[in-house]
Amino acid sequence: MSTITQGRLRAAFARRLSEMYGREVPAYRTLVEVSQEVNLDVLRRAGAGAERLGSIGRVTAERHGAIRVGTPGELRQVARIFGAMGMRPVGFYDLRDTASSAVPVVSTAFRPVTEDELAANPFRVFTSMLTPGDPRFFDAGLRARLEAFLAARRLFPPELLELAGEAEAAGGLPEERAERFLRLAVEAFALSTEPIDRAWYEELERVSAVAADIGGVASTHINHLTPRVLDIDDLYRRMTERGITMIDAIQGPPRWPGPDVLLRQTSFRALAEPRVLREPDGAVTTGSLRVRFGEVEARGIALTRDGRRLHDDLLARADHLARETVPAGAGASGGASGGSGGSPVPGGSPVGAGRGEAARRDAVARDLWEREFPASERDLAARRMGFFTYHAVEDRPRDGRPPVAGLAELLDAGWLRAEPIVYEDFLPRSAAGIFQSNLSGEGIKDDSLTGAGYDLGLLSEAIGREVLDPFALYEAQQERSLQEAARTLGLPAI
Ligand code: OOG
Ligand code: NI
Repeated sequence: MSTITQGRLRAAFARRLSEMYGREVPAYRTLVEVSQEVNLDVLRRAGAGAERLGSIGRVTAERHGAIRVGTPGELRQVARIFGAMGMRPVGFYDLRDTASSAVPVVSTAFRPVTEDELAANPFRVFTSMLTPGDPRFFDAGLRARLEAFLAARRLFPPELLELAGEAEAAGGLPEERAERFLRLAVEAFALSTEPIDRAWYEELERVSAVAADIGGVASTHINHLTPRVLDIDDLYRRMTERGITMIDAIQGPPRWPGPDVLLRQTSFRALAEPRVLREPDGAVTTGSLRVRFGEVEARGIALTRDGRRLHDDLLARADHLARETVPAGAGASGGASGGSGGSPVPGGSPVGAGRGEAARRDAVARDLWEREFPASERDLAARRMGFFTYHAVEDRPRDGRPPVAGLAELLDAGWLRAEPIVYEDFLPRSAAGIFQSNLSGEGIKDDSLTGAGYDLGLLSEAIGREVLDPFALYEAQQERSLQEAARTLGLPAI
């Protein structure tokens, strides 16, 4: 019997999860449909250039998911399930300190890390873990009850974990066991119909809607599933035309004539879904919760630490300038004033506020970018701000001159060709904005207290696996290509 490799398990899991989520959240199907229309249009318009950042096959199947768990133990189990599908923890995100929408979680993303595996299927899952020990959010009494609740639940059946362990050790599973693994894995992320204890859920919700979504129920579920689109501005327009209310802005770098970098994301607001509730008097009723929603993203070139610094700096300056240029009367559109009324907080831009402000901020950002950000792939490469793989050009000049030294010269003289490396990770600032579009209230956080420190090292300990540094992964890939190109060109190094 043939073995189903980890890569095939991953692709099948992503496909089945997508089918399940489409049944659970019909608006997701619309989003996928519109994304595919947009992608085909871009392909028609731009031809092969459309595939510069990934083949159309890859992009069409490409999704990221988001899940949330409660304890290090649960996170270790998740790591094992994703490990079975060749996904490793990459990157550390701390969403507890974001000014506009602090959430009591720390996060990483599980994803494939080698070029081949990414090309085969890049499925990634943004995974957050609750931090009940953070006194800014939870007092000692609530923490104790929350931890007891989490300790008593079981998210994943032992059989699933066993199969996962086997797949990870053996590099895959025989067909029948693969089928069983996939079925159990998808089921584990379905929305449960078990009644939710309303009083307990609401108590947590007062602290944070995300805390309630994680610790207020006895199971976990996929929070959203995000397709990739090649023209996110076009998608935003088309969704709005179909009557779907999107958040106010597209998050991330602005649309501009230069190269696409990192990640741009947008979403529609959390939808009210029927959920079974148990009332304090024991009666079982049907209520509704707004937790899950739809998100879409466009991916660009991965930035080096220098590039990222410039990007973050420009975005911060754009925020600042946009605030300074608010026209009279348009400023106080009360972003984070949700209260506990059940209507979602506008989550468009992390600074809150409405579409007018988002547009103004975008214009300011675009202007800054046009003045200061590398305007072409060549400049990104030459200024060492973007990650590329470099290749010796086949029909390079062979007129007997020794190759000129230096990356920029080799590119300009036609000796080297640069292929962009796609950004495979997330952005903390956009993630905070995405969490915010989930929140039905502001939550509470006591900033007079100090939070429990968390970093990549501590998260690695909690997971029991090394959390990889995304910059190091891109860097290593770039470096390998440079060494190979240098060898081909007969240079000691580039
Ligand atoms: C995760 C939010 C982050 C993204 O795309 O940045 C995220 C969540 O809501 O659980 O998915
Ligand atoms: Ni997301």
